[in-house]
Amino acid sequence: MTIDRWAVLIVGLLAVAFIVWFFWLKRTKGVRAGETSGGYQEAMILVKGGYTPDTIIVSRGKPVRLNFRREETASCSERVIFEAFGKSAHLPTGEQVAVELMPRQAGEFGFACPMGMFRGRLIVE
Ligand SMILES: [Cu+2]
Repeated sequence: MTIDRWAVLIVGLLAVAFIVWFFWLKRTKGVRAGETSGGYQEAMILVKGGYTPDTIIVSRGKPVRLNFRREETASCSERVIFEAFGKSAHLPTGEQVAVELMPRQAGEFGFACPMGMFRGRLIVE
């Protein structure tokens, strides 16, 4: 192979590696949900090209309220699904939508858009 073919191959492999890392391997440290006077553990999540923050840390046994605010029109992120909790929510653009959950077990529980491109985690301690 000539040098420019090698270059194309290497750039291609780097692009694939980046995509794998970005969609499946990238992990953030997480944000602890704040406690409200109503006894809820509450956090805001911005939906725009992903979930920000994408990792929420809560304590077991106290109700959780996640306030999603979607600031994009891509139809894929219109719905967020919490599979382990059997919950999903419709997220109209520009509106805040609360999802309430009761974390009874410790562990990591994912949430995602219907196609699984946007992913987040709820860590229950
Ligand atoms: Cu999606």
